[in-house]
Amino acid sequence: GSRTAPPVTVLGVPFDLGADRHGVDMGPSAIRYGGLSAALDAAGVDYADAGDLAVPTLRTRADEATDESDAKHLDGVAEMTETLADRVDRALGEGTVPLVLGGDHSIAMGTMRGAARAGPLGVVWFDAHGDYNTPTSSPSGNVHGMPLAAAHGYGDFAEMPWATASNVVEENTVIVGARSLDRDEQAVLRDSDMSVFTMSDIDSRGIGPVVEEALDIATDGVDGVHVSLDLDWLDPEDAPGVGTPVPGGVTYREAHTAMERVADRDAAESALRSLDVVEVNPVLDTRNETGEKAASLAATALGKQIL
Ligand code: 6HN
Ligand code: MN
Ligand code: MN
Ligand code: MN
Repeated sequence: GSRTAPPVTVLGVPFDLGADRHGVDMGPSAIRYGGLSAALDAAGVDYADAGDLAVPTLRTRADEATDESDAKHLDGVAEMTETLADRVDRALGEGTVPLVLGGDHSIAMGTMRGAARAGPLGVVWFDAHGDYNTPTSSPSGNVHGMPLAAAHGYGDFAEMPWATASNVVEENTVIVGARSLDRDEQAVLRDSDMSVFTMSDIDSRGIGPVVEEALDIATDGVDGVHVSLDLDWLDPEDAPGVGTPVPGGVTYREAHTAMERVADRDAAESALRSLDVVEVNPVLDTRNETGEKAASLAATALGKQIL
C-alpha cells in the first residue's frame, strides 16, 4: 500500500556535554555525510534539513565543572534541553515529524520535552543501556546515562522541572535490548511500571514480535510515540563508532527490521511523533560505518512502504 506521511524536519544537535568522549558532537555531520539525504529520498520521505542547533559543547566551554551538581555540565544540558524542546515543538506545530540527530543521548531530554507538549507521549528506547540514572545514582556523572529518568521526573529530577517531559508515563515507556544496567537502574526498572525487553527476550522471541509488543505498549491509550535509537543498541561489530560500546547487541539486520516495524506501525496508525538517532561518534568509527548505518536506519523508520 501507499500513504501520505507528514514531512520530516531534520534537526542536528552537535552536543557532547552529556558524555565523556569528545567527537560525538560531530554525529550530525557523520550521519549527513553517511548518506542521510539519499536514504530519505530513496525511502520516499519528504523532508527539509533545518541545520544544526546552536548548543554549548566541550570545545566552546573552557571550564568543565561550572556547576555544583554530581552530574557533569548540568547547566549546559539545561540550555540544550530548552533550545531543542522549543525547536521540536515548532517542527510539530508545522505539521512535521522531527528527526533529531545527536549528539549524545542527553539530547533526548529536549526531544521528549518538546514532543510531550503536543499530548501524551509513548516512548520506545532502543539502547544497550537503561539511561535511568540520576545525579545521585550515576556511576559516571554523565548525563547521557540519565535522560529517561529525567523525562519521568524520577529521583533528583523531581526538583528539576526543566528536565522533565510532562505527559510521559511509565506505563507507556519501553526499553528494548538493554544489556548493561547499573545496579540502581536494575532496582528502579524492576519496581516500575515500565517495560524492559532484554537481549534474551530478543534472542528467544525474535526481533519482530518484541518490537511489535513494545509498540503496542507504548501506543496504548496515547496518540504519539517517541522512538529513541542509540547506535550502541547495535553490536559493536556492526556499529563501532559509539562512546560506550557493549558486546552482545543486535545485528544491523535486526535493527533494520525494528525500524521497519516502526514505519509499518506509523503507516497504520500515524504513531510516530518524533525520532532521535544518537551517540554516533565518528572519531571512534571505522570509515563512518556507524554514521552510514544511522542514516539508513533513520530513513527506514520514516520511510513509506514502497511495495
Ligand atoms: N548512553 N550507565 C552508564 C552511565 O554512565 O550511566 C552508561 C550510560 C550510557 C548512556 O549510551 O546513552
Ligand atoms: Mn543511550
Ligand atoms: Mn547506550
Ligand atoms: Mn514494510
